[in-house]
Amino acid sequence: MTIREINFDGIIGPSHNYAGLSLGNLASFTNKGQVSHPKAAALQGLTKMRHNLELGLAQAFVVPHPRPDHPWLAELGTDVEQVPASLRPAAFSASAMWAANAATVSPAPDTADGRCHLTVANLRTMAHRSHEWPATLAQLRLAFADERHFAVHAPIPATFADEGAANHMRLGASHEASGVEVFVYGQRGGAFPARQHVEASRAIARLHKLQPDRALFVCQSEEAIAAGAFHNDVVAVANENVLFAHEQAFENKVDFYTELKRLLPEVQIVEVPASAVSLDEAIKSYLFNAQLVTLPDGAMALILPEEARETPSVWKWLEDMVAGNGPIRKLLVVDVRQSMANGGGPACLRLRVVADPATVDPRFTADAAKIDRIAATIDQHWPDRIAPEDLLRPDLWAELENARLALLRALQLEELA
Ligand code: SUG
Repeated sequence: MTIREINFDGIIGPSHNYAGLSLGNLASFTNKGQVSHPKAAALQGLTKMRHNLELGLAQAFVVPHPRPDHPWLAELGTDVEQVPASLRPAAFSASAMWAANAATVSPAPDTADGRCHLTVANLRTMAHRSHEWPATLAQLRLAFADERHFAVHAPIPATFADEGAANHMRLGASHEASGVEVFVYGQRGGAFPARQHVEASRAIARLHKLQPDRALFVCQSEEAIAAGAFHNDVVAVANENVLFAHEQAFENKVDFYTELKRLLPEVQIVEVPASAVSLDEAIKSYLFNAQLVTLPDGAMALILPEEARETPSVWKWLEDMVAGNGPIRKLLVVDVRQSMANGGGPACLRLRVVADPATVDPRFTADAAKIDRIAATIDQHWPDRIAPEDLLRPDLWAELENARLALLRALQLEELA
């Protein structure tokens, strides 16, 4: 049994487009109506996966959802031909690419039954994301079918909004039961919605059978949400004993840090002060939406988007940090600009699961050869560009469906068709 971190990246779907659907997500708003480049987007995602594999990290993936979403349109009393303009982009959204929102994951050492638990997110706050869960559930039930090791839960009732791992951090040594799970919820966000309800987080902690005294429920700061941090992972990220966060990420950071240090005395908190990097710069550059990973040689690295390197205050702060004596020793940069333009950085694109890769359905795990195969399918079938008016074209609908089927065939995942 080799338990390790496996990152499941969302393969970026052929319908990737910029529809400005996410209130409170500034990139989505700013790029509304732009022409998207689905093929380039998906290839950028694959290059990130290759990059991480080459670092010696375990890599897996989840596949795009069927778009347009016919069953969802039928539930709304319409279909792809008649659908009103107000709903059309939501039926085509490729937003399932952001796998950090697929589910909340508790590793086996934290749970009473010693299994890794996953609860699929209901994503009910945004219409275009609220219909992701059935395809996510089907896929996770397949990938984690081995019930000796995994328990996959359906979403909690949509009464309480839940956005998955983007609002959850697990601190502590990977293999030990002494970990702490931090659930970050929102209460107020100024003009923007808080997307995570505390009752959703509490329900997940109960479903995952966590030790009640090792789960913390922490409120995201109103100013962070109001500045565009629609998920906690836009202003904070954790790995093992390290929490890397913006000074203004949490509503009451003094109490949170005190409690965290009591539960996990070895915790190292790396805080970026607002005087060095403002919330606005943090959100534009996505420096916290990095993958904070432990490399095979034991060093910790941040896998950052290009936009972080291009923001002088951010890059200077990061370079000073690695030159110092802190726990984060390396900065690595990836280009995921197509996803970034919709508010999804390197960390949004992946769902982190700590498990033995041998217990996961091998059709979802990646090696270099499989990534080449996926890239060839994308190169052949993904559209080069989508402008908003293209969503009206029946020939594009057929192209999107055929593209996804070609990928499922290449991966022997036709049962998800
Ligand atoms: O939910 N963007 C996504 C970005 C999700 C990022 N995920 C994490 N932070 N983990 C969202 O806001 C934009 C789609 C559009 O406007 O077409 C969108 O859904």
